[in-house]
This record gives sequence, C-alpha cells and structure tokens, in this order.
Amino acid sequence: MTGKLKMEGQPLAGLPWEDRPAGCKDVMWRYSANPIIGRYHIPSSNSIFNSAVVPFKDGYAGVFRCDNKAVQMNIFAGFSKDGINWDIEHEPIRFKAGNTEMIDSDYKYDPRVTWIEDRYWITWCNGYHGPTIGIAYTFDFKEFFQCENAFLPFNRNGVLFPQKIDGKYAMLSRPSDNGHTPFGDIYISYSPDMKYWGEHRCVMKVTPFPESAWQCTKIGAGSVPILTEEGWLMFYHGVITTCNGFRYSMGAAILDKDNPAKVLYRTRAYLLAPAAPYEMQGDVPNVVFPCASLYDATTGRVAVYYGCADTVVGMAFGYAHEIIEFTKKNNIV
Ligand code: BMA
Repeated sequence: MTGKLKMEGQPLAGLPWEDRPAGCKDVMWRYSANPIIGRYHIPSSNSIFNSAVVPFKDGYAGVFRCDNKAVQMNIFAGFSKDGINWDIEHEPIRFKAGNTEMIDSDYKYDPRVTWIEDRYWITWCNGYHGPTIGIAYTFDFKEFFQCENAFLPFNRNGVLFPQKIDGKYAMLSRPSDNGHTPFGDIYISYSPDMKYWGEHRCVMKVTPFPESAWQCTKIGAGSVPILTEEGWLMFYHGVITTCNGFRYSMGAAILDKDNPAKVLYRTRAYLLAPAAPYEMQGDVPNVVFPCASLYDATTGRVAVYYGCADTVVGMAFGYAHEIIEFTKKNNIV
C-alpha cells in the first residue's frame, strides 16, 4: 500500500520488513528481533553500531562501525542476502589512494553509504587532527579508494545525497568540536568533483528549548535522503542534554527537492527515542542513531538501520507516506 501519495524512487522488492504490530499506533516500529547485529558479531569487536547498508547485487552490502576490544574505531565491509543476517569481514577496510595521495586517518567511525551514478560512495568521520569527513568510493565492497577529506576539522555526520543537485554533488554535515560537542546544526555543501567543497549553507538548527526539547542541544543528518514526491525525506538525530548526559533520538525532515538547503517540514515529536532495553543500556546509554535507510517505492516501505546505545545495530520500519504525513502534521518549521 502506498496511500494517497505517489512516491518516486526505485522499487526494492526484497526489502527487509515486518508489519506494524497489532495495536501499535506509532508511525515507526522496531523490528521484533532487534538487535540484528550483536556487539561480539566479529571476533575483534567490542561493539558494532552506527552502520550503513545499501542494496548490492541480489542482496545488500554495508559498511559497519566495529570498535575493537582496545576500543579503537574502524570501519568494516559486510554482505547480506536479506538485509538482516550479516557477514562482516574480520579485517577493517584497507583503502587505496583515490583522487589524492593517501591521507592520515587516526580512526574511522559512523559511516554512510550512497550509490551515485556509477559507484558506491562512503563518507565517515575521519580522524585527521580531530574528526572531519572522510570520503571514499568502491564498486564492489572489496577494493576501496580514499579521496580528499571534505572539510577542515572539526566536522561529523557527513551524508551525501544520492544524486547531483544542479550538476553538483551535495553533502549534509555538522561542524563540531574535538570532543563530545555540546552544540551542532546541519549544513549543506556542494562539490563539482568530490574533491573541493564549498557553497556552505545552513539547513537547520537545533530547536529553541522548550519547543521540541529532544532536539535542543544538537542535531545531525542520519540516513541518505530519499527522494519522494514531497521532497527529500531525511532521518536525523536530535540530542537533549539531561542531568545524566546526552540522549539521542530520531526525527525526520523533508527538504526541498531542488534546493535541499530549504527545510519544508520537520518533526516536532520524535519518531523513535531510546525506550527498548538495548537502546537504554550499553556502552553509551540512551542512544538511537540512524545511519541508513532502505526504501521500496512500490510499497512505500522504509527500513531504517540505527545504532543502539553505541553497542549494537537495530532496525525500525514505517511507510514513507505515513512518515511524511506525520512530519507535516507535527511540523516545527
Ligand atoms: C557522537 C558519536 C557517535 C555516537 C554518539 C553518542 O559524538 O561519537 O558515534 O553514537 O556520539 O555517543
């Protein structure tokens, strides 16, 4: 079912899915078998979370954040037939030089993956004198080519659009600091060639307290935006500072199709907030951190992949037209 809304985009027949539980009135619901990836899924891992997946061949591929038992952050390739059961490589991705000489990378975390034109692009938080946005591409998830960092330190949550806008690559990001940043708004930047980035524009800011308190400390782009008839649907995280620290929840925004610096709608109420035990307990309690979504334009089904408590990976489901309706009704723009 697609509802009244005609959705744009590609069909994805085998998208992982579970129907809304009987009696559930929420716009999005958790997979009943969460978490889909446990913390010790590969021999070296202390935790696996904040990871990204895409359709690949007759199944799926992904890039996973696996922190090891020395709690070093790195990213690993993985493959799956159904999007739920994953084989993750035991060795981290080794990059070759892409559009520049090899640049230092002290650590890598929070990857996103996007298919654009002829290849998969990966962005992540790259340790280069502090966090900034690293970029690489791959054709097969075996060989990876690292490109120039997009920005000066410090920056996090770099998320590419899946197609060029006005002939240029476009990326959302969140300028930050070198620590557990107590602020953060979402910006957009453009590039003609995936090497030089500019035309930086502010997209959206934190909400003024107490308008929508779950997103009043910082916000960051989450999943690669999905093109719908109403604009770009993007899941993002919002953070509130509580007396026990940060709490990360998930909301949605709809950005103008031709000028995504313009926010059309944005959720006042969150779509998903830490409530399940695996979201409230872990290495960093109370974190729901979306990094990817799959979308089937035929049915309108959306599957979101999110990190839970910086420890494991979970999934949540919804219908794009219902999420858009909810976002419009709960609009805070
Ligand atoms: C951010 C990043 C994320 C993490 C989040 C919550 O600064 O480190 O990887 O999920 O904090 O701890």
